[in-house]
Amino acid sequence: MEERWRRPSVMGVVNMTPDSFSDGGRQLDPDAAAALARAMVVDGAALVDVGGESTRPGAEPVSLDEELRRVLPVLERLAGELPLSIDTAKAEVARRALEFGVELVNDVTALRSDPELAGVVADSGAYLCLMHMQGEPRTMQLEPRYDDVAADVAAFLEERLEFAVEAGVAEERICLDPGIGFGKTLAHNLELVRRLDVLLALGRPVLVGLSRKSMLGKILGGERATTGSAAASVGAAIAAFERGASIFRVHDVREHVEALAAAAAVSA
Ligand code: HH2
Repeated sequence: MEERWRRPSVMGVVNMTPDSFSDGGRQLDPDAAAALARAMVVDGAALVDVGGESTRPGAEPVSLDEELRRVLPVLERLAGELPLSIDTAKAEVARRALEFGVELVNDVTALRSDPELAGVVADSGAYLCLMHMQGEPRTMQLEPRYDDVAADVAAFLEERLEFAVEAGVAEERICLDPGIGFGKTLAHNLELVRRLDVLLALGRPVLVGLSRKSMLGKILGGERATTGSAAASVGAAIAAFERGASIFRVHDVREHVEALAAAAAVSA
């Protein structure tokens, strides 16, 4: 994993969902989505993450058929051309995506929702991202609670990492993600970035998704904010980079690539 995507690497986000956090509905047309993905790679993305199910707070699950209908036309257009990941918790979506040459499966449920997904990843030899989430998207922001957020998230990810390895996924193909905004208050999110060393102690690269998330709007005083600016996203990404994060899941690719290049040059 560390050789395939060197630190720092940027993962661009292409959401094929009508109800996403920050860019909902704008990319539903597969040609426009494919063009956006290509532009992201031109701007320096090392990977483009295609997703057909929104996981924003309050989001309802989508059916298998609907998710396939959203993502397959985009993957078909980009197959063999761009480095791709699939943001899904469904084994069948992952299986079909892998047939189009997708390299990484990004499961926000960390192999907890579809019992067949671990086998699909193991058999294909794909890379895997395991993310922490407390609760489920529909209800996760109602009352998130932790004893010690960094230790609790690390313990969860350690258990999911063991599960994935036991299911046959090579450990060196797995990265871990604290799941910013997934069942967490602003204070929890900030502490997770501040104490990223606790996750890094698990020995795997860390991926973070801070981009345009509501915590950034809240930092700037918008108590009811549901999104954050590109500038605030870049600032948070740099803070995470300095604490050891490797891969950055972002909407504003060029801004992140340039800022991370500058930060990496300083710390080299
Ligand atoms: N965040 C979102 C979706 N997928 N995957 C990983 N690994 N890490 C994240 O932080 C993450 C993720 C949610 O963000 P967004 O894509 O903006 O919204 P939506 O899920 O509504 O499409």
